[in-house]
Amino acid sequence: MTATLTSNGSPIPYTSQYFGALRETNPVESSDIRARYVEDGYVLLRDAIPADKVWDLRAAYLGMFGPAMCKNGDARRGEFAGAMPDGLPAHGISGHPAHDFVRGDMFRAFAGLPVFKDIAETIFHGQAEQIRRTPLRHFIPGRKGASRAHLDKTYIDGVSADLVTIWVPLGDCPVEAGALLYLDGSHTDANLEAKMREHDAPTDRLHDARPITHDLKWLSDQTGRRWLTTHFKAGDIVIHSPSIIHASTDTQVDMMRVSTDIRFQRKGAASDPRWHADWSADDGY
Ligand SMILES: O=C(O)CCC(=O)C(=O)O
Repeated sequence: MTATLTSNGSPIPYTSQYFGALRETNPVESSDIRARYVEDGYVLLRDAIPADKVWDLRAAYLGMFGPAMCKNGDARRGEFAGAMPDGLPAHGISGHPAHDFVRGDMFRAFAGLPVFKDIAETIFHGQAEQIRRTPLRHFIPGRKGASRAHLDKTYIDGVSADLVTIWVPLGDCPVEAGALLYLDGSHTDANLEAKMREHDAPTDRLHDARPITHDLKWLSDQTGRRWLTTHFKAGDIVIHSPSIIHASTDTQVDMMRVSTDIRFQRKGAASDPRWHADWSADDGY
């Protein structure tokens, strides 16, 4: 086990003081999913989607970079061979494979799998509509590139009860590859974000007031809350509330972290017009 993880270069000991396990949910009835979502702010479902579909999607995306990026040319497994192709634009902007991929039929069909909408409708206990903007994340070892601690409700207008995110790792995602982390119980304290800002939360992005901090150890020390995570397998998903603080760590193993965030809003709820277009990493949201 890695003794220290980093998030955007900021270290956090990988110990039981700072980390705990996400609870698994084995729902018998849909009300079990709703109850767990309200209680924990997230719901981890193992094997929610066929692993083959996930590996196929990973292979199709990573295959766009050519055979040299992955060890043994194996885009399905997707272990980083050490270099990205020359001349690639920044991740997710026009001309980068991720930008094309999220607009393609295979990705749209995946994001449109009925299971995702069913889950959203279970959470809302009512009809859901999919939010078009669906980011594709791709983190590689040796680069700072993790998600800073944040709340989704900071990024998208709307009432918490009317928005839900389904985070889908595209392939196995062990903790050291940069699995998603949730700050335990943070959805129960509506003032937590404001309190952290009063405490001058450290930031490595002075120009961007949206993330709370890149220093996950600091946030855990301040709040006395641990980061919950797991070794994700292809096919696992985690559903989360826009009111729970989450983040990730840098990818510290060869297995590249590829993932997507599939979002829904309650049908008929006031919608955020900025999120009706396909994702582009430079769309500013
Ligand atoms: O994948 C990540 O690191 C961040 C995902 C996220 O923030 C989300 O799904 O809301």
